[in-house]
Amino acid sequence: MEPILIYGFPAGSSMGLVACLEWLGRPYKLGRVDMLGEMREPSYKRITPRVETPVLITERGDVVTETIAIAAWLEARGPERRISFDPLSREAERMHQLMAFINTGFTGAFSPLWAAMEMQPSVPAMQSTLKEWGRENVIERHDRLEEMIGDTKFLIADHPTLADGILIGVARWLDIHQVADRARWPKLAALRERIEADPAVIYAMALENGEKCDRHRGMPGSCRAERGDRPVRRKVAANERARDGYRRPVARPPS
Ligand SMILES: N[C@@H](CCC(=O)N[C@@H](CS)C(=O)NCC(=O)O)C(=O)O
Repeated sequence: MEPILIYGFPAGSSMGLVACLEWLGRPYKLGRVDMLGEMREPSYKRITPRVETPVLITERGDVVTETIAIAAWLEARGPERRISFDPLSREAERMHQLMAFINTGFTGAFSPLWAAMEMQPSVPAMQSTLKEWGRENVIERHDRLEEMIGDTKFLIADHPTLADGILIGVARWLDIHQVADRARWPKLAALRERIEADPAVIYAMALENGEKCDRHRGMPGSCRAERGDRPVRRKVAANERARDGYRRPVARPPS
């Protein structure tokens, strides 16, 4: 059996791991789960009672959760070092440091913004506080990441690695929450542009948006929308659920 990555939509951080699998170049399968709907059902809870994405089902049928654990799993299966480095190298140290930074403080900074966006029923005073707190956190973590970016084309090297995949799944949340113009952090903006232009990322985003897209030819023109031609936006979906009387927990679990 090939390993299966279960990724979440809309706008799940797991999109970056789909790109990593593409870069890795080993056989894999994908499962796609609606985080605002079917992820809450008992069948998903049987896979992970923590009700989160991403989830990796290994060839042995074991369940691996947590982005960093899945990244470590991929790293161990890429002896060609396409998306990682010799474990004893400086590059490996730097990659692990950046992956941890992105998966903890950087990702967690968005939690108040998600909580405010998805709060049902709406509590304007609390939402406004959460938004203010979230915006400050996100800006501060972006400042720190900007300082950490070096002169390489991608985060660690001149080719994309696991760190770039983990970054790109989350970095777009800046735009979704309209925290600030990405140009405020020029190095990060340039890096995001390079990663987002990578065919594996275009492919992963097209899949996430429910579009049909040729593997390795993920250029916009080759993607065919399966369910509408607009990208699915988390807020739109959240609003639809709210309209239909769906109520999801206010707080997102911290990363
Ligand atoms: N620490 C976990 C956090 C995973 C996580 O929070 N995933 C989000 C999607 S990006 C999720 O499933 N949240 C549950 C929800 O939206 O209710 C990891 O890094 O894998």
